[in-house]
Amino acid sequence: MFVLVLVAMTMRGQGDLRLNDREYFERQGVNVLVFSNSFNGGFNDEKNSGIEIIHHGVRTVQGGAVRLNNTPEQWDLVPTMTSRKVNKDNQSIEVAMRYDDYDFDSRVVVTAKGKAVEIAVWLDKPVPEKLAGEAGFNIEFLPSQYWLKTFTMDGRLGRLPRYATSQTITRPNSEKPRQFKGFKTYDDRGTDRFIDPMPLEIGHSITLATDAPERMIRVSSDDAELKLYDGRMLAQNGWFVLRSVLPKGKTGKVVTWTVEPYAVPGWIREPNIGFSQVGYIPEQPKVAVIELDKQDQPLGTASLMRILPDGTTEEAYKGNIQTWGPYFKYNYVKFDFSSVRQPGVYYIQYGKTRTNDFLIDEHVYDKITDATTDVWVPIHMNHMYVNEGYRTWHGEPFKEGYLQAPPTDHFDLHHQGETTDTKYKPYELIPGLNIGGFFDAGDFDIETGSNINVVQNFIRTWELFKPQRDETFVSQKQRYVDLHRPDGVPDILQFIEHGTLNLVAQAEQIGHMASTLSNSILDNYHHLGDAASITDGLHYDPSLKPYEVSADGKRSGTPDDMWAFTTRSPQLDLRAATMFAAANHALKGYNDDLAQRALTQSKRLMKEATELIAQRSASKNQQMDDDFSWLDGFESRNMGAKPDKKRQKLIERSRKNREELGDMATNLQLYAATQEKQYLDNFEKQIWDALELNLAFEMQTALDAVPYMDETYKQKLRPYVEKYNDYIKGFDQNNPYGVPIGLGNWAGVNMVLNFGIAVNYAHIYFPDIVSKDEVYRVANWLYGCHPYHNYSFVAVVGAARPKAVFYGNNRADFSFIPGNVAPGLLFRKPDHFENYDDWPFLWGQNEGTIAGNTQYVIFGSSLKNIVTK
Ligand SMILES: [Ca+2]
Ligand SMILES: [Ca+2]
Ligand SMILES: [Ca+2]
Repeated sequence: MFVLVLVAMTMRGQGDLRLNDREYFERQGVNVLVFSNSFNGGFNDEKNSGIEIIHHGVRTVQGGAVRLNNTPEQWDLVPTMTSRKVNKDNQSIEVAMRYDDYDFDSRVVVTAKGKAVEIAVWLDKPVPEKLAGEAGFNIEFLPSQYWLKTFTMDGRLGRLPRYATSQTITRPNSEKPRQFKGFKTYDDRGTDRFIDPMPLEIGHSITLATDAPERMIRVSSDDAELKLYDGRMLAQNGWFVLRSVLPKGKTGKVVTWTVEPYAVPGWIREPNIGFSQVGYIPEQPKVAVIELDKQDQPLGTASLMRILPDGTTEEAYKGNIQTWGPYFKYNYVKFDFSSVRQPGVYYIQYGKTRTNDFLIDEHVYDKITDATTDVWVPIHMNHMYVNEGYRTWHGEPFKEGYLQAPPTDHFDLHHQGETTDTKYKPYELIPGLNIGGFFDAGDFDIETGSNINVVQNFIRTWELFKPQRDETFVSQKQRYVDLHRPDGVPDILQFIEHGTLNLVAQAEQIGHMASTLSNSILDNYHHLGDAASITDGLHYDPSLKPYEVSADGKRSGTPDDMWAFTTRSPQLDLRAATMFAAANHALKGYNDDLAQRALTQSKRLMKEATELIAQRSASKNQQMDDDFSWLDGFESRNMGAKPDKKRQKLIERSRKNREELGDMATNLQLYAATQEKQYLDNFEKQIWDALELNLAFEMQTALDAVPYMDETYKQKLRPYVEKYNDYIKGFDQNNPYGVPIGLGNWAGVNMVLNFGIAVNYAHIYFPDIVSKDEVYRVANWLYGCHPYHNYSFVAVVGAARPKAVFYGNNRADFSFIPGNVAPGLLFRKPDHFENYDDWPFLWGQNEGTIAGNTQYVIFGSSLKNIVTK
C-alpha cells in the first residue's frame, strides 16, 4: 500500500494544482479560490468574491459565478451561496448558489485537472424563462493587470484596451434583470432603454496576456461559446469579463470550462521589505519587517546602505536577520538597524532586493499632517466652492437643499423607518440644511455619525495641540474655499465651525440628528466628478416632466434632490450632544453665536436622548449599538467570549448608569464646556466599570479625562495603564507588525489609528509606563511597514513612495487627493492580504474617509508633539 501511494504521488505531476489545508487549489505561483469569499449583499458586487485566482501573488481574477449580466455592475444581483462542499478525494469544490428574486438555483463544481481546473455549471432545473439568454457563467479579470496585454482567441490576435471604447447596443428596460432592491444604476434620459455592451471577441479558446507570463491564463470550452467583454463600458470600476451564456431548456452539466493559469517555473515572490517611507528620527527604533514567500530561504544578514552627498554609497550597517515566523500565507523576518543614528539618505539591501531610499533625520515627522489639513480636508467641505490655484475641485453643491425622505430603503445602508419622526411631510423641503458639513470620502453625502467624529477629532486636535496653521481661506458668506491662501484664522477652527454649522442646523431644523443627508436616486449616488453637478440645483417639482425646467428657471421635473433620513436614534443624538458641548468650548471667542447654539442643542439632546433610551427596550438599544459600531469600525467592541456572572453584573450596572447619568464621554465633554461638577461626577461613576469591561476600547476616554482630573484620578488610572502597556506589547506576538490588524470587509485603519492615538496619549500622560518607543508602531505601519507592498498608506508629505491611487472622488482618474489615508490591507479569506496600488476602486482597501482622515490628524499631531519634545 505504502509503495502504491508513493508511486501515485510521484506520478501526479510535479506542481499540479492540489487542494491545500486552507481549502483552495494551490501550486507555486497559482492559488484558485472557490467561494472562500462569498457575495455578501451589503453593497452587492464588490469584486471580492466567487471564484478568485491569486496569480503570482496578485489577485487578478474574481467574480467567478453564475451571473445575470454580460458585465455585472455593483447593485446588479449577486447569488447567495447556499452550500459549499470540499471534496479532498475528488480534488473538487462544489458550490450551490441561488437567486431568490428569480427562484433560480445552480451549482458550480471546480475540479483540479493537472495544472488546470475544470469549472462546470450544473442545473437541476432549466434556466427560468425570464433569465434565458441573460444568465451565464462569468469570471472577471483585473483591468490594470490586463490592459495593453496581448491575447489570442481561436488563433486571432488582439490587445486588451487601456480605455473603454468597445461597442454597445440599447435594449428595452423590460429586458433588464432586476437590480438590487429594484434600484436603477443608470439615468436612461427618458428612453426607457438600458445599455448592453457587445463582446470584444467570441470563440472557444482564449489565452490572455500571451506577452506577460505572470498574467498568462488559458480558458477553453468545447460545449460553450466564450465571450470577452469590457465591464468598464457601464461603470469605471468594471473589469474585463469572460462569460458563457447558459443554454436554454437544458439540465445537467450545461457549461464546462478548462482554466489554466500559467505558473512561471521556479517562481518565488520577491521579498517585500516593510519600512517607513517617511523615514526615522535618529533616536527611534528602526526595524524593517521582511515578508517572504514560504518557499524562500531567509538570508542571514541585511545591510543598511548610506548614499553620500557625492552620489557614492557605503555600507552603514550590516546586521543579522531575526526570524519572526509564519503569519497567514507568508514567512516573516526582521532587520533591526536602530543603532544607525547618523542623519542621512539610506536604503536597505536584502540579497538582491534593494528598497527605495529614505531619510534618517530629526525632522522627518514635521510635515506629516500638512497635506491632510491643507488639501484633503478643505476639498471635502460640502456646500462650498473649492478652488486650488488654477483648478476648481468642485462648485457649490446641493443648492436646492434637502427634502424629507419618505419611508424607504436605501442603497448606502440607510433606511427611513415607518415614521419620519419630524413635522415634515415626505418630499417636503427641510429648510436650512444646505450649509457646512463634509463629504463622506468616496461619495458626497453627509453621514451624520462621521461628521460628528470629524468635528470631535478637530476639537481634540485643537484643545490639546492648538495648531495655528493657516493655509486655507474659508468664507461662509461667499461659500468659497481657496487652498493655500491664508485668511488670518487657524484652519482647524474653521473646520470645526464648518462641521458644526451643518450638525447644529440638523438639530435645530429637524429636532434631532438625521442619520444621513444622502442621495435619493442611485444613479447620482455613484457620481464621479464635480460635486456641484450631482443635482441640477433646482427644486424638484413633480408637476413637471423629467428633464423639464419651469419657466422661471427655479424648478425642474428631475427627481434628483437629496433627502434627509430622519428616523430618530437617541444614541446618535447622544453622540451629537457630546460633540456640541465640545464645539461650544472650542468655538467660544471665535464664533460665539454658533457656540451658544451648539450648547443649547447639546443640553436639549442630552436630556431627551437619555429619556428616550430609558424608554426603549434594552434589546432595541443593543441592536442600535451594533448598527453604529459598524460605521465606526469598532467591530472589535462586540467580540469576545460570552460574559461570566461577574462581567454580566458589570454590564448591567454600566447600562443602568448610562441610562441614569448619560453617556460618560458626553459628560466629560459637557464638563469641559461648562465646568459644572455634576458632569465630572457622572463621568467618574462610569469610567472604572468601563475600563474593567473593555480596557482597550475605553482607555482613550479615560486618557481624555486626565487634563480635567486631579492627581488621585491619575493614580487610580495607573494600574489600568500598566495593563494597557501589556496589551500594546502583546501585539508583538500577535503578528510581525506589532499593531492591531483588521480582518473585516473594511480594512480597518480606524482601529489602527485608535490604537495609535491611545498609545500616544498614554505615553504623554504616563511616560514612565508607556515608553516613547511604542509611539512609532502605528507610524511605521501607516508609512510602509506592512504586508503586500511597502508604500505609505498615507499620501503624506515626506514619504518617498506614497500610494499612487486611492478610492477618493477623483478615483476614475486613477489619482488621489493629497493627505488621504487608505484603510490599508484588505483581508481576503482564508489567508491573503491585499492593497492594490494600480486599481483604486475597492473601497475596502483604498477609500479614505472623513472620520479616518481626521483621526489621522490627531494621531499625526500627537506624534509630532511627542517627537519634538
Ligand atoms: Ca456615504
Ligand atoms: Ca484659514
Ligand atoms: Ca434638483
